[in-house]
Amino acid sequence: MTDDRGRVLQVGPLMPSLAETLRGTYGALVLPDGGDERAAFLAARGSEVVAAVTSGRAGVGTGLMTALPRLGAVINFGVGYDTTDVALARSRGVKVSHTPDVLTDCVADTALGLTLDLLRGLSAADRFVRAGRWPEAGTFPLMRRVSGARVGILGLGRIGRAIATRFAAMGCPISYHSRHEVPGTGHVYAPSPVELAAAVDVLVVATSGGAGTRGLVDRSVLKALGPRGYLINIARGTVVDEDALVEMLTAGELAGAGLDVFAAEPQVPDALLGMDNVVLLPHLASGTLETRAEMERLTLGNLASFLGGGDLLTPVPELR
Ligand code: 8YV
Repeated sequence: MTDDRGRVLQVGPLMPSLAETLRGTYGALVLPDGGDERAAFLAARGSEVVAAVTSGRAGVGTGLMTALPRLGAVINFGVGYDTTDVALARSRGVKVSHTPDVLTDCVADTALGLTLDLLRGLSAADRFVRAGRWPEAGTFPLMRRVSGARVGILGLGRIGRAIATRFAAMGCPISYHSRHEVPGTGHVYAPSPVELAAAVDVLVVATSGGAGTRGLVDRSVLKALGPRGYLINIARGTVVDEDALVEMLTAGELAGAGLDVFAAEPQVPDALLGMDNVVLLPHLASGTLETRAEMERLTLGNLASFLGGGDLLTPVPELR
C-alpha cells in the first residue's frame, strides 16, 4: 500500500481486475453513481482526489471536474475521451491520458467483421437456420459481395488506417474524408463527407467523438450513401444522426447498417431490433482478453507515471 489512499478516484464502471488494482494498490475511492450520495461524497472527499480513473462510458465532465479542486489528471481507459471535458482540463492544467494504439487492431477487426456480417447477411442467416427456415425456404437470399466493394472511411486516424489496410487486402478501392488530406496513403481523398458517401458502397465511421464530430453523418450524408449503401459505425453513436438513420432504414433508403455504438448506450432504438439488414453490437470493438489486458496495463502505467513524477505516458493529442 502506498500513501496514495484517497487520492485516486474510480469514476464509473471499470474492468474488475483494474478496479481491484486501484482499490488494493492505491486505496482508490469509488464515486457513487449519482444523486445525494454522490453529492455528499464529493463534498466530503472531493478535495483529496488528485487522479481520476475512468472510461469513455463515464468520463470526467464539467460538473465532476469542478467538484475535484485538486485534480491533476484524468486517466482514461479507452482511446475515446469525449465524455471528459478536455477544454476545462486544459484551462485548469489537468492532464488527460488515453489508451491509443493497443486497441487499434481489434477495433479495425470489428469494422471488418461488421461489414462481412452485414453485406453477406451472416447473423441473419444464422437466425434463419436456427428458426428452422432452411428446409422450407430452400435457399437464403443472395447478398452483396465484400471483396472489391468500394469502401469509404470517415476519419483516417490510426484506426481508420488499420481499417483501410484490411479492406485493401480484400481488393476494395478505398477513399476517405478527414479534416486534412493525409499524404502518401494511396487512397482517394474526398473533400466532404457527402462526396465520400456518394462514391462508396460501404461508409465506415472511424472519427473521434465529441462536439467536433457530433452529427457529422447527417441526413444529407446518408442520402448520398443511398439505398444500395451500407453504414458501419465503430466510432461513437453521436457522430451519426441516429433518428435519420432509423427513419431511412425503415423507409428502405439505405441498404443496411452495422453498429457497435449508439447515441444513448446501452439503449438501442426499438425500430432497429426487428431489422434483418442491421447488425447490432453492444460496443464491444476493443473487447478481447488480449486488448483489454493491454489497455489495463497502459491505464495503470499512466496512473503510476502521473503519481510518480507528474507526467503521463500517453496524453491525449490536445494536451500534449
Ligand atoms: C471503451 C472505446 O473505452 O476505446 C474506446 O474509445 O470505445 C472502448 O474501448 C471500452 O469499451 C471501455 O468503456
